[in-house]
Amino acid sequence: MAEGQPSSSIVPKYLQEDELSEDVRDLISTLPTDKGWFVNTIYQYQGFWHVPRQLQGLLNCQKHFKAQDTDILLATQPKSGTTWLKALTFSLINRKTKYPLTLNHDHPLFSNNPHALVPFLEFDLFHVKDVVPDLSSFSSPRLFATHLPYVSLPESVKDSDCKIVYLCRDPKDTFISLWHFSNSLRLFKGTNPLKDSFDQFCRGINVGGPFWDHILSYWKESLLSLEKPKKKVMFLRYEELKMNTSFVLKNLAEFLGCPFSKEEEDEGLVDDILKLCSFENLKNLEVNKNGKRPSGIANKAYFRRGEIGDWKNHFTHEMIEQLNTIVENKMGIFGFKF
Ligand code: PAP
Repeated sequence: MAEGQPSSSIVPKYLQEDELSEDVRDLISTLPTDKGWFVNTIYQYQGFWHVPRQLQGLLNCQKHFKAQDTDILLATQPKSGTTWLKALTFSLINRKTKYPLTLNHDHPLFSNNPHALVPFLEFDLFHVKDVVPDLSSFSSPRLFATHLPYVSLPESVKDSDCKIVYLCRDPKDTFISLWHFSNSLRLFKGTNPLKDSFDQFCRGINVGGPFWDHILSYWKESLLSLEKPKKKVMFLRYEELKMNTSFVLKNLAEFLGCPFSKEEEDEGLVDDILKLCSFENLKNLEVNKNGKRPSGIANKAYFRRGEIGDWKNHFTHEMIEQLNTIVENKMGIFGFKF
């Protein structure tokens, strides 16, 4: 095997290219390309960078996914806290009916990775060529996730009254998390040099990038939705979730139309959810220590440090300057800061 070539036996399924449909193959032959962090090549479509299998899922769900007004869509860039948001929202919306909150190991989060409970539209449901998944087993409110930028969401998501929760994270931490994650998959011999990955990240070339456009696309929609009778997009930050989890969780419950009652608060339900979904609890569960996703990725890869500011252990002064300048230039004009 040539240096730098991924071995198909260890490449997670969603990164393999052998099952692409004809139309995706045709499409990617026309798209701008660059070097991938996980696979050899990534492709730019609708202004954002994708691995080929994600493009197939994107096209398939743009074509076939019919959003319902009661759906909830969790939207993130990779490594901005998706796993945590999935766990929190899943336990929040199911607490009264399907899965009453218990900390005695009956809850599905004790035996399932959050990604198994809240599927990604483009990776888990609409990823197989020419296959429209049967979603009839999902009960309302259906809970899905996506890494797609706003521009690439299926039209039915934009046109319906479904709700979108977007979670972003300081790009310095997102970058470090993504860099570790790409290295932990060990698709290539050795490690992606930090400097090379950083240069690409700063040029917007990473899965889901440019990070500034991904975040701004949802940020603008969240502002627009404030003027509408029903708020559609709730915009959250990993840092505020980390520092004030219970406050954010209560706001999220309000937004999703299932606010905590006084009795629930008095019973300590908010804290129970926070404990259940905490980094320490989830990371140390057997399923997350030794389990694997159907894609082949180890569940433990989703639980590394779970902290704000790990970038300080990796960034040079120049890197801080460079990224801060990008954030200021690209996002400051829209009133957005980290
Ligand atoms: P994904 O987008 O590929 O699903 P995602 O869950 O967004 O990944 O990213 C994982 C990050 O969230 C990791 O950050 P780190 O590399 O800086 O450590 C992971 O540790 C963090 N994370 C996972 N679960 C939690 C949690 N319960 N609380 C806080 N952070 C968490």
